[in-house]
Amino acid sequence: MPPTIVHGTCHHDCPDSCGWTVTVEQGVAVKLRGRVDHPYSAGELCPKVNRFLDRVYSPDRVLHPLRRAGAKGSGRFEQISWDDALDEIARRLHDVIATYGAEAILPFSDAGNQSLLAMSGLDGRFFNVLGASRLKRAICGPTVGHGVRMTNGSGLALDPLELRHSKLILIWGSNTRLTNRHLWPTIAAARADGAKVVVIDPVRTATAEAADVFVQPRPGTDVALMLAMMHVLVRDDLVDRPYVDAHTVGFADLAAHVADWTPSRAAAICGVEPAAIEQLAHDWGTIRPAAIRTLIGAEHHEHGAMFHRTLAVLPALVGAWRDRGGGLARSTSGWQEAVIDMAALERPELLAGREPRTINMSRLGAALTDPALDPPIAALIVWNVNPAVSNPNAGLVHQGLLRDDLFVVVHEQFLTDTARCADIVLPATTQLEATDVVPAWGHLWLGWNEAAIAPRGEACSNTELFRRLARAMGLTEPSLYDSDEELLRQALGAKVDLDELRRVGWVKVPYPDDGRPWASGVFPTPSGRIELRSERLAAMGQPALPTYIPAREGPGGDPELLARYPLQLLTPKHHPRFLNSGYAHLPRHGPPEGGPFVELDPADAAERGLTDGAPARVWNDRAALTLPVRISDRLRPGVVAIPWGWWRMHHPDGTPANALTNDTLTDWGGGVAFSDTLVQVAPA
Ligand SMILES: Nc1nc2c(c(=O)[nH]1)N[C@H]1C(S)=C(S)[C@@H](COP(=O)(O)OP(=O)(O)OC[C@H]3O[C@@H](n4cnc5c(=O)[nH]c(N)nc54)[C@H](O)[C@@H]3O)O[C@H]1N2
Ligand SMILES: Nc1nc2c(c(=O)[nH]1)N[C@H]1C(S)=C(S)[C@@H](COP(=O)(O)OP(=O)(O)OC[C@H]3O[C@@H](n4cnc5c(=O)[nH]c(N)nc54)[C@H](O)[C@@H]3O)O[C@H]1N2
Ligand code: SF4
Ligand SMILES: [Mo]
Repeated sequence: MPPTIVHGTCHHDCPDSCGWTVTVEQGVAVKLRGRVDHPYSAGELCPKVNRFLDRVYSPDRVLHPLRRAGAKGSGRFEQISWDDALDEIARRLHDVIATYGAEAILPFSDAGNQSLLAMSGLDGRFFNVLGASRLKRAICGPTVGHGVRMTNGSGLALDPLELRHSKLILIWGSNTRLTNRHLWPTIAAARADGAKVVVIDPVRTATAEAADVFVQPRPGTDVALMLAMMHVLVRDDLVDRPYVDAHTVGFADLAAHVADWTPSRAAAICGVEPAAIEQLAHDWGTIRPAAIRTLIGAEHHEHGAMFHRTLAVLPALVGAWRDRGGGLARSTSGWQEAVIDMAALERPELLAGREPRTINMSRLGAALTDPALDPPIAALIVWNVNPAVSNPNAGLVHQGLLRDDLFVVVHEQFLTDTARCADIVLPATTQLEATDVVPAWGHLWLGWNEAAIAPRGEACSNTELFRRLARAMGLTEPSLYDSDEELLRQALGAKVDLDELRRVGWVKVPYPDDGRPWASGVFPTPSGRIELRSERLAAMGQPALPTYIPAREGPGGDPELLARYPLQLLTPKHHPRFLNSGYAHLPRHGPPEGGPFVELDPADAAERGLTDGAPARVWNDRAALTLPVRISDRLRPGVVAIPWGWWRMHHPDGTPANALTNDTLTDWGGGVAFSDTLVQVAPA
């Protein structure tokens, strides 16, 4: 049989949603490469997915259902049949429902596979029929959206490819060259055409290294920097008054509010020199088209929504939305969601009037261990996510997962730290093994993914999982058994030509032809204008005007805490071969990245007698980790960093970086303050 070529789209929780081409021989995928004619990724993949076949054919794949055969968390399992696994799950879930009611069941999932069916296929219907607790999936993105929405009335923003037309690009809290690498050529091309590129980040990242200007604020203090920029814009008459008068509300209040936000006042908070703030404000007020690029990193703060609400004010003040290549670029998910009928997939009517409680995924540890939660969470069904590594306050998550009276089912490709805590592990397919559609959040192409090979072992896709669970539970609602094809037609049929999508491999979702999403100057806020002053925020008990509020766990916060833990900890995405928590365990990914470490500025290291490579203890009230020291000049004094993504087994003391991090929710939007974490470091 000659080899066949199958086209697909990467499923990872990554803005790039690259197109790929798989060569299949005798049912085995032998080669996977970037699809050369893909309109966004143009043939390139990345250091994670270049070796995707190692993942698909890894000897460590979970290929059969497993039942726990030792103590919880011991990682000891025995292979069982699908029938036995489903019988046991159905029996346990029926018991939980009889004892506590269906709300004691918590579905727990996120974007581990962000394809439409994998992420939102049949799970919504299944849990709606049961009346299980609902999950708020807000660990990544909604805080940015809700922040921007308070200013603009919508989270819709620039197609990032429009940055090609910009002459000033502020990359604010995004590490493009690591996390969104296929956008970099667009920024580089704009730069070659004379655009000035500024990176604003507490870490001198690879992206900062490639910029014209690097601005390094203390984590969580950017709003002070933005207010000082506004001060300079007003003071030096750099505000686009005709635009502001026609399309915004609250300018007089804002101008009065920033009158005493001098650059030197802000400098004392954010640590950026007043002259650098003046320069940044002057660039912003004089260079056009001017755009901001942001993604997710800066939302992981207690005041992450205020950050993005304030950020969205900057384009308004200079009339940036007038210009092609001007404004704010963030996730494109809003443009993609406009073609997806989510209600048709999830069918909220199956709740039949019930209103089950909602649990925020960021607070999993607290929810699992709260003795007052009524009903308690007695069963947890996990897929597409690895909270033991990825959730903040991960020690509490782990403690909760190990509860004797909690029944845990995990559908996974590997025995992750979360799966190791399960009572039953079920084998999940990879993107090569299931057909699906991928809505991108970094560009405007909806991608088709054709299954290239049969499911390995006894693995099944996320939709097939819920069909099997529904059957085992004896559920009779017919829509629980819809095929993948039917589901795609229900979700996309009205607005997308599915046959074209399948034939071509992608379809571009609607976006304004002239590149300017807010060219009309009319915004979907209550006032119809950009809200520099927001009555909606006031009604929520938030400041109506952009306001700098120090995080409780930060340099301007609780002085008692700061005295004990004087260092701000960042735990960012760092390794080019990692995608979130999903690659540390693979031999061609984890070992070449070395291992976890704690990175410090030379001044902080010297003060503590820490030398490069020596073991250090990093601790706060949540956890203590021992890690080798890496001294670098990428951070400012007072800030330390531990790369995130390593599992318990990779950490010398079996404690992942997120054991240290803060699980306080963001001001609004439901996100979480990973990056407002204070620690102390000392020689171990
Ligand atoms: N300290 C710190 N913590 C963070 C972050 C940070 O920057 N620093 N980032 C946060 C962000 S932005 C995010 S999005 C989260 C990511 O959190 P994670 O949960 O770590 O996300 P992933 O590693 O992308 O995917 C989770 C799992 O999905 C599984 N999976 C993949 N495809 C499928 C499938 O088709 N079916 C099933 N059942 N499973 C599948 C993978 O094997 C993987 O183990 O982490 C958050 N946590
Ligand atoms: N290689 C690789 N690519 C990825 C991922 C991965 O794990 N590896 N994960 C994917 C996922 S799930 C996501 S959500 C995206 C995230 O994409 P990004 O948002 O670009 O990435 P992050 O690393 O989460 O955060 C970006 C930057 O925010 C900075 N930051 C933190 N706090 C502040 C602050 O207070 N102010 C400012 N100005 N900056 C701050 C961090 O130092 C970091 O450099 O990346 C995706 N792409
Ligand atoms: S992880 Fe991101 S950059 Fe890598 S192939 Fe997938 S979509 Fe592209
Ligand atoms: Mo994310």
